[in-house]
Amino acid sequence: MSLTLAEKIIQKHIVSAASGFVPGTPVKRGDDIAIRIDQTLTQDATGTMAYLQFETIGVPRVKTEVSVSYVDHNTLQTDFKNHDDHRYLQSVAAKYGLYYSRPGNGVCHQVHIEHFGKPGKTLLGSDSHTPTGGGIGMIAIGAGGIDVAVAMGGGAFHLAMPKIFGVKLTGTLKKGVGAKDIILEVLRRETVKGGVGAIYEYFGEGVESLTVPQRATVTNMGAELGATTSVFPSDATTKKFLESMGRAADWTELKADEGAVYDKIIEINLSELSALAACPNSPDAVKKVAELSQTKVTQVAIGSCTNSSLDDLAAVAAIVKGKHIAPGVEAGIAPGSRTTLLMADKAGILGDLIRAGFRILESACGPCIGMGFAPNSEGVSLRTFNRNFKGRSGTADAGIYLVSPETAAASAITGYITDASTLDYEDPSYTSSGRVSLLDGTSDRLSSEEIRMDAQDEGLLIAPLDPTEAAKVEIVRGPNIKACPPCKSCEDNLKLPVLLKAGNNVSTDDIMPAGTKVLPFRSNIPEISKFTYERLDSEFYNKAAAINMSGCFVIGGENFGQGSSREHAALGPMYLGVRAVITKSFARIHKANLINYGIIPVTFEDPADYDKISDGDTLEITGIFESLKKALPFNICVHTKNGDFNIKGVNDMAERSRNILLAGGLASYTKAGGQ
Ligand code: MIC
Ligand code: SF4
Repeated sequence: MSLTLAEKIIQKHIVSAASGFVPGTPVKRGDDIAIRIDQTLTQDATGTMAYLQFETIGVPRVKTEVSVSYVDHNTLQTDFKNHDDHRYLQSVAAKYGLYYSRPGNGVCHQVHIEHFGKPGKTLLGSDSHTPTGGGIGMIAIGAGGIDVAVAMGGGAFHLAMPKIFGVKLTGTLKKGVGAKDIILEVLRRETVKGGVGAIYEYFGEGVESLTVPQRATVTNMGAELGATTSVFPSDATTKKFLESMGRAADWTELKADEGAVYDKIIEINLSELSALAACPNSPDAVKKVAELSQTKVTQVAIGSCTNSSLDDLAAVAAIVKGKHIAPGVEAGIAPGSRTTLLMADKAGILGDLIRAGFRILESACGPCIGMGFAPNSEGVSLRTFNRNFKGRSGTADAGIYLVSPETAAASAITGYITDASTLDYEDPSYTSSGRVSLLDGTSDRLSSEEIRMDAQDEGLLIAPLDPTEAAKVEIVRGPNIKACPPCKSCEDNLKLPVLLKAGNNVSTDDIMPAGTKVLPFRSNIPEISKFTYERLDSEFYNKAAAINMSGCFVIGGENFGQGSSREHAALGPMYLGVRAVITKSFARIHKANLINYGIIPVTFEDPADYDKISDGDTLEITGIFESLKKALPFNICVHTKNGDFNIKGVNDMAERSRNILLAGGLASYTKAGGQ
């Protein structure tokens, strides 16, 4: 039977499927499956908690083929906390057999695809943009830190078998249109919740014209669809990319079988695409750049794991070369990795950018996560990033537009939102068959061989120690690193107040913000919990504290918890006593994180019930043990000041998830021998 590429990779890694599994035949969609994980990645903002959990598992060395601990988020070191975290992470990596990517080395996803990504492998990362690895033909999935800790300990990763959506690409991108415009087009059609429970698999002759970094831009931002992951085939282009990185042996050809059946197919003709922008404040609020041309720009930021490759920088340099950024604009550029920065320097691109007036920012997440370079009040910031949730930039009233490097560069020059195709410029990397990578020889100054020398530089990657040396390593812990607090045990009946009622598409940035003030507390749950739900109700912490964190419920609309994989968005609520979150629907990773930390995710059987509940009402959920044991709906009695009524809550969790809740969270479940 013909299989899609995603199915083929999943089948190679499948350990179990709830309703059984016959190799070579499609797995039932929605079935709880467990897959073996070959590689893991963590970044510093989620990594500290992941490794604190990993330490409690008691495994002497990671059991994966490759595990990497990156430092890229918390690099703005205004006091001891972040550097203490780095030292903790480095010592953990040394002790347990991981690679350690030092700060300055670049954004985890960019570095991973350059140095570790392998077609056909599975990658689990404690960051929602882990699907970037799909650009090189991996099944790469974002998850909470504790799930990654379990995978490092050799445990399988559990998920509901996703639907597979095919995206058929034809044609070739026009000059001035970037890979970002492909994913913005998918977001325009599919919305930020269109991909929940699905994998997007790209195929068709249009794929051939896209470089690996361009493919990675598309799979990276598939996270904004809510998708489990996205994947491209591994072909001759992938082979060339791996050769450039000195990793030819890592290549294998991978594609879907002839006649593979997708759950649905979307078609995009690349030749017909024009420059697009996601308008404030959602990645799916997509418009044509041409429609926004009257909008004055005050800031341009290029970088992030979405668009910070050498080829992205080359696309920018082609547009700004010999020009200056407009006087009213501040522009910054954060190359995705140290390797990218070195290559851009060698190819002369860096000089073009500096001369044009770009501020060169650190190779790290930086402004994408609100760590510096915040825009002015009521500013208009064009960013090549992947998220524009309100306040994430650090300036709540700024309008953030997500665009391609081409659009960002053109707008930096004119001072208005500008479609690059309206400008007259030479782009040596652009040919009639698409963009040619600098690694494949389009630099007018250097041979690709010379550029590749830097591509293969592994300078700041510290390789795992051998087991004897590793055993001698002492873990270094600063005073801000506090053990993860235990989850509350499961109770049969809960009668508690609703302390928050939120709307649709609440992001994890709303639930647990990032930025300079909050991120340094990622390894200190009691402290970080003070910011829980801050963007939705600045009084939430005080309200929870006023009842001694004795317990409460939260109500939400659709796609609750979209965005980041940060488990702090579950840990904060758990610490403040949230026992169940009742919504119209959840984002995948947030739902899994809630379960892992013992908070029951419930969805309204009748979405109209959402309107009948108010902040301050009391809810009574009864017979929880039986609901969890037998997969029965939740019985909820709503006590309002106008009287009481009963509603039903959907219980669509897999058996393992229900058992995790009964055990009082994943840590207790694992300690009790649960798999
Ligand atoms: C993000 O882009 O929101 C982050 C910061 O990378 C998060 C991880 C985190 O919150 O640490 C993500 O995408 O998962
Ligand atoms: Fe870092 Fe931004 Fe990518 Fe998250 S989305 S990993 S903050 S660059």
